Amino acid sequence: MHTALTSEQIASYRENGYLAVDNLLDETELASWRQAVDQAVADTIAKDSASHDIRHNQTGEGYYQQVFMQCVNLWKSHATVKALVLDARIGQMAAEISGASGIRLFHDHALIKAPWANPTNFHVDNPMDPYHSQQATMLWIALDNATLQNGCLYFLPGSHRTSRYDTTSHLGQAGIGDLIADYPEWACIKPQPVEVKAGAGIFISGMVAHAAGPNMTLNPRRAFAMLFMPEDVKFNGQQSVLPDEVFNRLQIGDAINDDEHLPLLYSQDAPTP
Ligand SMILES: O=C(O)CCC(=O)C(=O)O
Ligand SMILES: [Fe+2]
Repeated sequence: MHTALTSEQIASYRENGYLAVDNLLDETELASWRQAVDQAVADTIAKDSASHDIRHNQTGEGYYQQVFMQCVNLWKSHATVKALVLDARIGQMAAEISGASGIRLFHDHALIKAPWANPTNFHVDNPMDPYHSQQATMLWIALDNATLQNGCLYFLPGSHRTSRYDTTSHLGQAGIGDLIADYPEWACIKPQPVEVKAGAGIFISGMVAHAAGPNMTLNPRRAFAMLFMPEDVKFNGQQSVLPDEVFNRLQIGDAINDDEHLPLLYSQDAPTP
């Protein structure tokens, strides 16, 4: 795994709100991630046809269901995925890029755009999360080449610097550009497509506006993402995909530090081996 980040890469992330890291995974690692994620997705779908989209719990034939197929927290059900995801090197990269002193895993999710999948609407991630933080970040790993044809990500560069937690236009709940109604000043920011090769990783600020195109090819566009929580965040009252057990214990303002469900991947104070 190519984990070294240069100061230019970190500066670019801070400037734009995202950073593509080419060849994050080498060929052998990519093969392992594909195998682990494919198996975990197949098992999850076979077990419970509704559980593959617990974030939105859509079981109908609606538009959002055809944006992507989403399987959340595969690290909990599959030891093969867990071994890949609970990696201190990944946590350290997320800490370096975001400036957080330590990183917990909030959740993972496989994001598969099937052939003919609808576009992913422009949205900002962190307003939906159970904690609000400028340092929230996600690592989106391409398991296939992500292209203009099959649904690569798009960004509004720099939008993380002016986005707010009260954004109302959420993932799957709005049209492709409805977010602009919340931020008329972003209407002049040119959407930037980011095509990457399989094995690349894109760090995405929890505050940057992003989207993805439709899949106009005959093959799926597979990606696997990990959402990272800075170690010192406070609960804001939103459950999102927090397990009931964790959610029911928390009061607004409490530190979110459940080691079982939200494992600490890396901390400056106590570096994990
Ligand atoms: O993979 C995609 O199409 C976008 C995923 C995304 O933005 C998210 O899960 O927050
Ligand atoms: Fe997102």
